[in-house]
Amino acid sequence: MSFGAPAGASQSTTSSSPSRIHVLGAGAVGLLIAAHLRQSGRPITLLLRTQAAVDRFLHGGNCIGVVNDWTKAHPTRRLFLASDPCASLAPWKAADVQAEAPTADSSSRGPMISRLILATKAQDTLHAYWSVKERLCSQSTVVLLQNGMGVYEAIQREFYPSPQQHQKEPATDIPTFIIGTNSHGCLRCQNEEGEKEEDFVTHHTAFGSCLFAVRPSLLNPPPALPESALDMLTALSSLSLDVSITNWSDLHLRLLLKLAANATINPVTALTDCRNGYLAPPPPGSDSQCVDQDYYTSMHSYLSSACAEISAIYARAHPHLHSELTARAIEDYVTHIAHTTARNRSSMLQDVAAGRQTEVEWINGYLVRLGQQHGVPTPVNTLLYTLVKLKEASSHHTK
Ligand code: KPL
Repeated sequence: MSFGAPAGASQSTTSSSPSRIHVLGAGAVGLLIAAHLRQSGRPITLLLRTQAAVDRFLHGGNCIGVVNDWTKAHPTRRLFLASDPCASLAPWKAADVQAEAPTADSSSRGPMISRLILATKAQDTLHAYWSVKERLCSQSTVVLLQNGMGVYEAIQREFYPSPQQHQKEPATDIPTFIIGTNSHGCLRCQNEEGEKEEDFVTHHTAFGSCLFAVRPSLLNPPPALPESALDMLTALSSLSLDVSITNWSDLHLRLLLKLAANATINPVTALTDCRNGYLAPPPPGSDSQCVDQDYYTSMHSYLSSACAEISAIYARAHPHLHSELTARAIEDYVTHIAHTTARNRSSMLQDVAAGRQTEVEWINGYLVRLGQQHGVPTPVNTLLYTLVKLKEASSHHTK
């Protein structure tokens, strides 16, 4: 299939110049990936929300940057990609986006996109996808990089409903999807207390890793992987962000564990305004600072009931993974993440503090829906979901 005459989306990996990658979502993670892609020599196009953002980018000298704050051994280093002729822009106007299915005018849809990284927040991803859907085809590859789960399924339901659902021909323009998970800490503001944001600059605060896998196609028979997917995997592997490529079943297990960490750590930190280390108290009797016994007992009881509930949901939804997703295994994983990210302010805490909508719908909300589907009661996740929703509403109320 041909891409038409794309101005910004070259297709060939055999030519000497690497193919352009579009990045939609210029938040902390999107900018981190975009800057590292540029550093590895890739031309990128940032898709921004508004013309005002495009103007700010142009006035700032077409410049994106990463400030490396993740190691004391390397004092803050700036990796700036100033005046980069390849970091061109295509505006993404959120104001034009409707919740309904796309009705884009094909004459004004813009050049086709062969490689896209969608790094928006989970709650913004359907709108964002809608804004580019008409520029994607079966030869395109889309990388989804969100917290939580269910975004891929929501895109399929919304934009590529199965023929049985709508009694029509199966869609033939479905791109290949690569799903990713990221554990690098990054922030858009100068420090963790939320000082002024610099435009198009991200602060890399904790060095983690990234894992990606191709999501098996739901089409029958599954199509061969397009060249854009293989090239995207090559581009991702070359980033200096400790990237691994794995198979879908391995990634799926890691996503379920990460979901458990997000479902337990994020709501509690957002509700208590504490860093992640709050969920990993030192064991009683340890020689580190004195720990209040009530806090220790409450945290232990919270973690064990939340992890037992998540394990019960997984046992019904994914029985083949049960031996790896026992309550004990989940609790050990969550505690490990709380320890290793002890100094982090979770993404949900940052969202709540900034008065933004959180990803709770795709984290605890997802678990509640999964529990309902499989007849598993979810009192803990339902309560966490409700409290975070109330917290979101209260921060809107007080603004
Ligand atoms: O992914 C995270 C988040 O904040 O969203 C954790 C793992 C909790 C690290 O902060």
